[in-house]
Amino acid sequence: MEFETIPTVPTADEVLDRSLRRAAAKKKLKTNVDGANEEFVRAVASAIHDKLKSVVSSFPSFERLSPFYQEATDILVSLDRIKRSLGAVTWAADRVRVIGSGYTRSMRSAGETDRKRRQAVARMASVVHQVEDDLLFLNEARNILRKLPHVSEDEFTVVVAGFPNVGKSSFIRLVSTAEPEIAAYPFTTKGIIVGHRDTGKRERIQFIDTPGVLERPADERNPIERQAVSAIINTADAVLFILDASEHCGYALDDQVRLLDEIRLLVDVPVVTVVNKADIRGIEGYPAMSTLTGEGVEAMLDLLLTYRKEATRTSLREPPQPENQQ
Ligand SMILES: Nc1nc2c(ncn2[C@@H]2O[C@H](COP(=O)(O)OP(=O)(O)OP(=O)(O)O)[C@@H](O)[C@H]2O)c(=O)[nH]1
Ligand SMILES: [Mg+2]
Repeated sequence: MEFETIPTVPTADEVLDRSLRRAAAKKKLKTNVDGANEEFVRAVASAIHDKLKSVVSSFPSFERLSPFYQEATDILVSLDRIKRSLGAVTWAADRVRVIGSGYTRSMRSAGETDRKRRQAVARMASVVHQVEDDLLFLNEARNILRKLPHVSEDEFTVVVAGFPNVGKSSFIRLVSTAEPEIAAYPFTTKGIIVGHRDTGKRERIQFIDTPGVLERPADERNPIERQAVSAIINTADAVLFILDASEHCGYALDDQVRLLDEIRLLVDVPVVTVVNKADIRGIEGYPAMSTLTGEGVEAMLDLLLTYRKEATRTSLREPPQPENQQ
């Protein structure tokens, strides 16, 4: 995944310390004082410039990322803010280079190289400090984004969705390689979790566990819920919507069904509905399962697999046709 390879973003002081140390080593190579000062300024400027530029280029080009990663970045850290900070750091890199070459030129022609060396370093340090907050922000963003899981765009993908506490993670844990936390309170899952299940020699299903979503206006949803909606819209070939008719999850069945209706309108892939916790209560007319007893789970997997064939057929058709809704 693109974010995993971003190295730690240095602080402003780290950029300066490293660059000054590197330049001091180069200065020692010159015996003449003026030549040494000029070399020092040139080396500091180029070390700072290169370090700042390497920070910028270690971030992926966001326009080229899949819609899911673009939206996840926006929800978790704000795409605008990242772009602004990357722009500020690029500005600082260029500015330092201009200051460096201005001073080295004037040192060659007009002497006073000790004073000019000190002045040049102070001006470059001030530019780097101007982007101090941007560097700190980029490091925070890097730490958040690198935790995003790898979501493959080429695999048949089932996104498991529903209200909090209905048993989404219990299902994912039972049927896939993922081991999400399970607990008897809502919003246990706070981000997207990916697991796989082999279904043949070279075939597997990519399962995505999502945080619970409440039935409320989209602009009132918190970032945790918005990540779930984004995964549903951007990654699903099929959605498995889990209802909890026992209402042990703490939410009314009517509200859960309203969310189901909203999700059906949001996506044009099949939405398969299942009533979990059937060991406590099922509802007439809906497939039932219990992740506790295992009842109905295999049948649900078989049903989901029938949509893989449909997803493959659809992706071969041009232009894409609307899917049947389940
Ligand atoms: N009786 C019964 N309890 C279940 C079943 N499936 C899950 N639970 C319980 O329901 C609670 C919530 O399960 P989770 O799998 O964490 O639910 P979730 O939908 O992932 O919850 P969030 O991540 O908070 O949205 C846990 O206490 C589970 O043990 C089931 O089939 N029967
Ligand atoms: Mg969960």
